[in-house]
Amino acid sequence: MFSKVLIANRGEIALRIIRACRELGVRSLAVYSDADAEAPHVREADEAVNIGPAPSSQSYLLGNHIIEVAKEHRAQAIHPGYGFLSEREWFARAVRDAGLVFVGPPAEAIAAMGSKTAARTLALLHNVPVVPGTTETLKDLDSARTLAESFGYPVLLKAAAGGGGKGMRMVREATELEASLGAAQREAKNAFGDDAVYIEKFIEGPRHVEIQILADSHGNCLSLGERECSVQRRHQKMIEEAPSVAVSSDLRQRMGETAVRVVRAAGYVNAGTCEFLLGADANFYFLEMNTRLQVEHPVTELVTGFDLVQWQLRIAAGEKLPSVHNDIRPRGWAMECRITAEDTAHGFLPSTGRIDYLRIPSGPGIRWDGGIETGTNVGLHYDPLLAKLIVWAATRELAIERMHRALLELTIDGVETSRDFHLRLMEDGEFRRGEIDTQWLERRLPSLTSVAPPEEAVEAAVIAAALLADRDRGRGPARSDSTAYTATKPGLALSQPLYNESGESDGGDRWRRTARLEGLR
Ligand code: MV4
Repeated sequence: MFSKVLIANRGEIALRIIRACRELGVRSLAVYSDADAEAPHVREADEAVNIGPAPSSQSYLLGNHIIEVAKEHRAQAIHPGYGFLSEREWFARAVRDAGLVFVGPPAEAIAAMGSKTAARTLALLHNVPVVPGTTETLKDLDSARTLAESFGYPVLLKAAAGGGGKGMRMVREATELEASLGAAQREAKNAFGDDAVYIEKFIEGPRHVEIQILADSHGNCLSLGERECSVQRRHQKMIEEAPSVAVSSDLRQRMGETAVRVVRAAGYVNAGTCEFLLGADANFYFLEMNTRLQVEHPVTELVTGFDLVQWQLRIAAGEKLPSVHNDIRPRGWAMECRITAEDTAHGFLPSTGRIDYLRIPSGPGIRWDGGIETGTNVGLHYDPLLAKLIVWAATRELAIERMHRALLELTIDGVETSRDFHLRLMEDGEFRRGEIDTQWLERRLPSLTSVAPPEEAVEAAVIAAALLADRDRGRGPARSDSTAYTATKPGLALSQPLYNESGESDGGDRWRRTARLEGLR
């Protein structure tokens, strides 16, 4: 095992990697921008080095500078986390060329999966099902027309260099094709510097199900089962779970074997994820491979017992995976909510400010992978992900109850967060029945973002306002930083009506109770 690893990332994922290092007896070397001088990952690491100003283009994305820091401080490996440099082929190669170990796949495997048309070609060559469509990029309008007819409308135009939903255009009928093709090519050129576009049959209402794999450098490859990631908004996942209600053990076996075929075909080593569309008819289609550790990796950890980050480090250090192929079955249910600094009531605009109060949920089955603390300034330089709240329970129903309870315990003051939105999701009937697909959240958004409070909630709010006004009579106007109104703050508003004097739950109907509490704000 390595004696020191540089962590080329920030926030919750940097802390996650530091924890894995510590458990393996590996020294951690953090890097940080000026904006992160006081960040938890800097303090928690064994060593930390400032690498530049706040913009990531001048700090976390400076691969060559980060490699120099690793050499200077005698780290033997670099863990990129997710985002930033994690899927840059040139960086994986530069780390290797510097005589260091990249904790991730070989540069060649990143390249093999970087082009979506190349990935489709590779998949087809190895009997991996892909959505009906082309592996060649579209040459002209006439050939696009012929191809679209042959697959049948609606079709989807996708950027060959794309991924994650960028540069995608749906075409409902032949008359739209010309304009859509032009738009898709311009978008692709802008986003990826490459205007190559290909065509796929559009699959209606699919689920997004992905398979986590681990592959070592000795030719062993394990599937750790699926994650259900259908609850997304504009290609940003909001909730992930493992397993998926839509995946039987037979389907899991077949998807796992398919993912392993992709991994072997790409010469892939380390942790990776194969993304699939799962149709309502239980047909599945390989979409793309994510050649990194993913944000939602904890749900797989909780149902399989594998520490994915430790295994990334072990694999990078040349260790072998255990031979346990047939023993990997998901145990219980895990669910993750991405707690972001976004104003869900106003179009999910990023929210900024200082975290001036933070109450982290705890108790049975709760995991908090966070990158914030009281005093953290949330700005606009980086991703709005503040923390991941992850729960485990024996069944999906119990996991949802537990998540709801954990969200009630969570208070973040100072910035708008997705916490309330996640509470509403946990209360949603369709979500609770598992009736979700990739179009579900956008369809449900209006009803989730504008919950009209029930009549008794309005009544309670009026009484609360009157009581507060009476209590504060004669104190003069409240200052904006006043704590006189803390009773309207979520944590306090919650802790009072939820429990009676003996500290027991009031036993009331929890959905109405939440609505009442929400009305108090
Ligand atoms: C599709 C599709 C329907 N049919 N391809 C979006 C992200 C990228 N990885 C692929 N995506 C999709 N590809 C065909 N042929 C629907 C989506 C899609 C989607 C996929 C996964 C998760 C969320 C999604 C939301 C909208 C559309």
